[in-house]
Amino acid sequence: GKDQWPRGDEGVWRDGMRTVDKDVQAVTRSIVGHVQTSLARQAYNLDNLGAYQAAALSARDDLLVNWNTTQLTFTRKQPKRAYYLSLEFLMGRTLDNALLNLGLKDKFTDGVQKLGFNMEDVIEQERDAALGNGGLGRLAACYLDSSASQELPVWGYGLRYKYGIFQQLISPQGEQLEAPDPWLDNQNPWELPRLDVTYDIRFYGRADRLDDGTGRAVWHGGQEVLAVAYDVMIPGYDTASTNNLRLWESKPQRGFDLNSFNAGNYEGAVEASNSASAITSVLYPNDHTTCAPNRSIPIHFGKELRLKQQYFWTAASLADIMRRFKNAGKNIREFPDFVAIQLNDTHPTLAIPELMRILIDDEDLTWDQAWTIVTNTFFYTNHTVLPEALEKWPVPLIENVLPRHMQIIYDISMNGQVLLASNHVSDIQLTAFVEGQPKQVRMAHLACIGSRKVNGVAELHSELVQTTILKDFVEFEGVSKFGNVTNGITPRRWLDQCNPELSALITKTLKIEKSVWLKDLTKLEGLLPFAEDKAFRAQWSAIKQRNKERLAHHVQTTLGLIIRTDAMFDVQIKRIHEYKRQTLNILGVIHRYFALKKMTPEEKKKVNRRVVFFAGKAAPAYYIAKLTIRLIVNVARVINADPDTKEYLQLYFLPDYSVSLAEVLIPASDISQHISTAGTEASGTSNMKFCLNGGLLLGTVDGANIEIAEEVGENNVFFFGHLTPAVEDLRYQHLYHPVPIEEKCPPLAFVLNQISAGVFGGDGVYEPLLNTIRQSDYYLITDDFDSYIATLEMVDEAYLDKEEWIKKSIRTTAKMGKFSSDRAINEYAESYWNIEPVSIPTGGL
Ligand code: 9GP
Repeated sequence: GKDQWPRGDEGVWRDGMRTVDKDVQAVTRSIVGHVQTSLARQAYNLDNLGAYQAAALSARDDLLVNWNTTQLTFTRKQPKRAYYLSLEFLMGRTLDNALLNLGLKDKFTDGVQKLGFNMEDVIEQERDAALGNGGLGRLAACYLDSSASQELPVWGYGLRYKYGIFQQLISPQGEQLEAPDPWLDNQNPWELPRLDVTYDIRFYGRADRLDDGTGRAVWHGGQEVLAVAYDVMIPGYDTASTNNLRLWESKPQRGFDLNSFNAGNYEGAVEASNSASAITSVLYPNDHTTCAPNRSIPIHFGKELRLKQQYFWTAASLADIMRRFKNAGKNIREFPDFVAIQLNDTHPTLAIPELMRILIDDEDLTWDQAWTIVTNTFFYTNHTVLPEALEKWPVPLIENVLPRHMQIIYDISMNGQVLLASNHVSDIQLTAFVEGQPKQVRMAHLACIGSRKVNGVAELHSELVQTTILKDFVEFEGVSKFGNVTNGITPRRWLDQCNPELSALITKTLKIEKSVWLKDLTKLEGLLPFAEDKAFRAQWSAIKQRNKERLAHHVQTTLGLIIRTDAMFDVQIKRIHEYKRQTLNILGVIHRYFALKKMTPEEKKKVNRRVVFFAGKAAPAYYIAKLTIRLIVNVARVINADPDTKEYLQLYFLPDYSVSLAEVLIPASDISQHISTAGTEASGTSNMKFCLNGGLLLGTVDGANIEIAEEVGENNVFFFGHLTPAVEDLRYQHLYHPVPIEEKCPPLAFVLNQISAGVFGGDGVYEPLLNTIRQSDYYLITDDFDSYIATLEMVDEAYLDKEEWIKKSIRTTAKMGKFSSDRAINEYAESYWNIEPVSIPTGGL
């Protein structure tokens, strides 16, 4: 329509439009301008932080031009859009990525240098946006990058936590301590406050069903909280396409409650304002647990606040999606033709009853009409089959906080059962997702029944979803509703940005533009013949060596530790969790330590030198995981100080793992460990990052490890351990036919006894951790230890044959094309969301 064009003279508008195509002079002018005006600082005594802020604002101007054009194009063309609802987006730093995607990295590097700064130092000033716990949040970030890069109309929706994942400190005793992460303190140039985009979100109160036979209800009273939008621009690589990530902040509706204030109840008034702001104040630091196992959780991490976060975010996002849909003037029945909503895990499942509520209570649709729309709109991705990670909400809690939604959930459950009966399914338990005593709602079941399709994140995992937790639904709804989309990673951040030298070598070798292979990662296969080329191998290995030195330099400047770089770098970095088995790794290190101590000097000469790195956070209330960290830190102290061994074995726990730390660690690794008990790691994504950077994989037959091995060939990976089908039996035997460790696995018994005897200090503090292995050993350490040690020895042997090792490394990188998140996001776009790319013109109206 006409209102899509500007007021006044179009030519004058066009003339005023900024464009992105800048030369170095335009870059420096823009940076200087921001120093002068946006920062109000002087040219002299500007520090690195100031330079970063000005450079960021300048890059942001460019992003905004593209972002505006993209949004305008969507509004005009009205394509079907997809919305990615994720409670976590682990973005990391933005400046470097923005410049790469805009194609302005060289010009900015040049310009910044002319202004007297070094680009690397400037980039280092940025704090990570750490609005996530681990793989699930980082996956969401990679998917946004790929969506924009492929010009797909996808928006993300999340929460703007004031505090991201806690900062991890290590105490003198080796314990994890947590400090807040006030990442917004230095102001955030990458977000645009949209103070005009707000919604009122209701909690508590009453839901009264109307007795007019329509099934409608009126929900009223309770508390109303304001949701305010903040937009984060997501630039695509080598395209103007720039998507949006909309994050919600909670605010009290009217500053504070004037009524209470006037009635002299100052405290009450301020309290209401506090509780409204509390909703988006902090990211929940629990990974794979709805609350910590066997522990009472601190009050500020209470369940009710988590439920309020989930509803606040889904309700604001749906209201926003609905408003956009209606502005386009479409009929509500067409909703699924224009909107696809992806539920990232069960966290946004309340969107299902919320959309039902909107359609029935506000839009006057019948139950059946509403249900048809809902079940054609949502898609659900499951990310874990671990029982303790499957969300369940107590019915009384939902009834109190969201009374109308509880009614709807009951109705969905009842309708499911009626359907079942009519399908002659005998076991009507299966949609009883409201169950147990006290009654709980199983969110995975609700997400499944309310979605058009359900997928897992790697082949094995998707099969387990169908044969275990959602088995009944497969029978009931048919297998075609269930699928697999193996996870992926963006090669822009996880190769080009974090490993620029390797990226340059690849471009030179493939003799194609970087932008070609970075957008079609299968092109890496062209490296295969070069595995046979000695000169190429030398370059490949020299880059690995420089990446090790870069890591050593980083550790020296940040922690003051000297690391030797003439050794194999062996890395395990991920959340600390029993199922991921960092314990197996540290027990293996201790085993190696004692083996070294027994060796003669002659024997030692043949030893493969190893530096072992750990990094990762433990949930603050996860006692066993925290003990694991403490053990690693204290073993490191003993080993690194022992003159008998320190030349051959070093061990480091690097504190405060983050996206930025991963970017330094991953390119430096020779081998990385992904050693979860078979069947427990849904996919893993760091396994892909290491392999893409030419690190080899030591792992169990689990998650995406399996598909990586299929691609790169089993002779290029190191597998060990029992397979998934054996796990249940082994656990059964531990419980009913236990064999003492001394008999079952003497080398492991020796290691455990040394820890108990206090060789690594601790005064008995590790007993609860050791007992998890001595007693039920749920994660099968005793079953897999021998094959783990044997495989570590194979790795040593393989590494000593340097040339063969480099060949494996090259072949691994060459075959990682499948694991680009571009491939994954295309599968979602085509087979799930049914959306298509929209090409975006560069610049202008
Ligand atoms: O544990 C999975 C991890 O294996 C996977 O790579 C990641 C992304 O799909 O999701 C993790 N799951 C969760 O964080 C919680 O369900």
